[in-house]
Amino acid sequence: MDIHALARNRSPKPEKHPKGTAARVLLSSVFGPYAQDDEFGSRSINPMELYHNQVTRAQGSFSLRMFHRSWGIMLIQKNISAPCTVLDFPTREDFARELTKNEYDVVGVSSIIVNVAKVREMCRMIRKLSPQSTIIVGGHVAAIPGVDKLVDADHIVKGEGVAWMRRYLGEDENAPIRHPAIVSGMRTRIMGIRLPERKGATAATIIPSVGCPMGCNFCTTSAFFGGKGNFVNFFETGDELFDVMCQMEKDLAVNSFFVMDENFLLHRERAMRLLDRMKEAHKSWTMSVFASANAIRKYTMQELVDLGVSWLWMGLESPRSSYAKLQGTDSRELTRQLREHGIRVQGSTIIGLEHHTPDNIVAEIEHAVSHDTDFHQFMLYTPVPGTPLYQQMQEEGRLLSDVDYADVHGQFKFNFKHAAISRDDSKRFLDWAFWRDFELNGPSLYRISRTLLAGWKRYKDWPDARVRERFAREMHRHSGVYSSALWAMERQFKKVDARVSAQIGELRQEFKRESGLVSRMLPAVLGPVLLWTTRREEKQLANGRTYEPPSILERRNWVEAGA
Ligand code: B12
Ligand code: SF4
Repeated sequence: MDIHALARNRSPKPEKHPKGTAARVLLSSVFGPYAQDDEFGSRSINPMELYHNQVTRAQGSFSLRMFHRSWGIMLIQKNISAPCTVLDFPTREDFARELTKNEYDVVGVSSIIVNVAKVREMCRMIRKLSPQSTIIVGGHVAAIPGVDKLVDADHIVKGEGVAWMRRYLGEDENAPIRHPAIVSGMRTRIMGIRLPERKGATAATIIPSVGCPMGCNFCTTSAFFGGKGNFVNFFETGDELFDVMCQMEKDLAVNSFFVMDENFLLHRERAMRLLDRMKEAHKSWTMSVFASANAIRKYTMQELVDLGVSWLWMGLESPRSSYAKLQGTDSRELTRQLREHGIRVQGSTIIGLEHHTPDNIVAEIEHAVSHDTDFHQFMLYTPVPGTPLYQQMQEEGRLLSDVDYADVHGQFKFNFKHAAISRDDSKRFLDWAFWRDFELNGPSLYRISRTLLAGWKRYKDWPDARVRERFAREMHRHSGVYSSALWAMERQFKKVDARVSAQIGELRQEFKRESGLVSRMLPAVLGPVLLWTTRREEKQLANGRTYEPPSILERRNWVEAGA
């Protein structure tokens, strides 16, 4: 019997669970391992990593490796009062064990589109191992047209999930949002070394909202939460945000924040109120944010620095694109200024826009690379279900019907017919863009060291103590390690590009002049160690080494459930 028949034979589940908040809930991300090719849609080129997947993937042992938790289900867990388990990055065995060990009334599976085959398998497992459970599927996978025919679920939830789950369990969906304590990254690794995980050393993730009102045609997050003109705010005001950040500062002992909001700076009133509160309370916080160029231009450099913005993810897309967010911006000049003020820039460029041809694409990539951002993401122009671009391509009959969803992630080949570039060439241009950025600009670790030093030199004697302290703190924490890494990079990068290697050497000397005694001495000891671990890592990567996130299980309200 196929799953369509299964779905038809089952009686429809009610819109509200009969047990209400007494229902036991399991929320799971899709199962791993991820960085391998398998029948469930895992792909070796699509690991569960942000930087190595789509930013630093050509940088070999210098690639930044780290994992991020599944924040959507953590947010839902924190905002329902039912007994709830979150299972993150399980193996199939972990998932099966949890389903049989506890009796769950509701099992929620969170997924993005590439992992739809895993959702199908997980639904099959739930029906078999926990037949009493209601199955809810949420996250971006819900945007696939006809997904209810692909997976055997009782409810498929499109858009924001906290309100939906609250409604389903009979709770007040408009109650204030409680923010979970989230450490932004884990198991960070670079140059063959895993960084120690000290409390407070890694930024806290803050989620002020989901969606983005700019509505760029390809943007899946904007489309999923309402499209152009819409988004869902969890924290409306700067005051609310300030309170959440104070809470996280206390719970996680952090003073830096990864702000998971597609366009944080667009909401100027909220950001400026947050700044007022930070100033009043003398908060010398650091913030990593996503923002479009038009939003960044609403602020002076000084305001950004005062806010503590130290890392900024900005869509550069293409110099000839017509996106409203880029109109009137000289993105190279903006990048240069940001970096001079100690703000690390992560650029994002699209390969395969409609106007791209084999004749102009190289120049466009060279233009992107000439921004010399600290990090650069390259992504294929990709019509993703749910977006205006997908609808347009469908209407024009240009979608390729034989592409597996597991390969629709923008890091492999086109999933549509491009007017001038073939599928195979799309991959070649994409791979070349990553390589060119690395070859010309060097490892991102070198570039972020350079931006930190620029900020330090500019702000070390600044009258506002909050700003001064922030740069001093970063310099104090990192200068010894960065100098040592530069020592090793200078040597290792010689074989890639002697010119960049010499630049790395110059920066190392500058660090030496600006650092304290310990940091000046450290490279003599730590440098050779890092060179050795870097070379060992190169060898292991060449032998096919991959990394997987750990499986994590967290329960909430569980004691009250009597388990
Ligand atoms: C962190 C992140 C990751 C992490 C992984 C986190 C994880 N544990 O899965 C990393 C960095 C590893 C990653 C990898 C990838 N990612 Co990613 N990622 C994100 C990012 C930046 C944040 C996600 C997040 O937490 N958002 C905030 C939370 C609150 O929102 P949310 O997850 O959408 O959850 C809400 C709803 O969707 C819903 N919901 C979610 N789950 C559930 C479950 C239930 C039961 C219910 C009822 C509701 C529900 O309720 C939540 C609260 O409102 C998003 C961009 C974004 N702004 O969302 C991209 C994003 C999710 N990633 C995306 C992609 C494409 C990828 C990659 C394929 C990378 C690539 N090549 O582009 C890989 C895939 C890796 C793999 N093998 O699976 C796309 C998904 C596109 C799509 N339509 O499917 C996004 C939207 C980015 C984008 N704009 O393209 N990613
Ligand atoms: S500005 Fe960025 S986040 Fe907003 S719609 Fe455009 S691509 Fe998406």
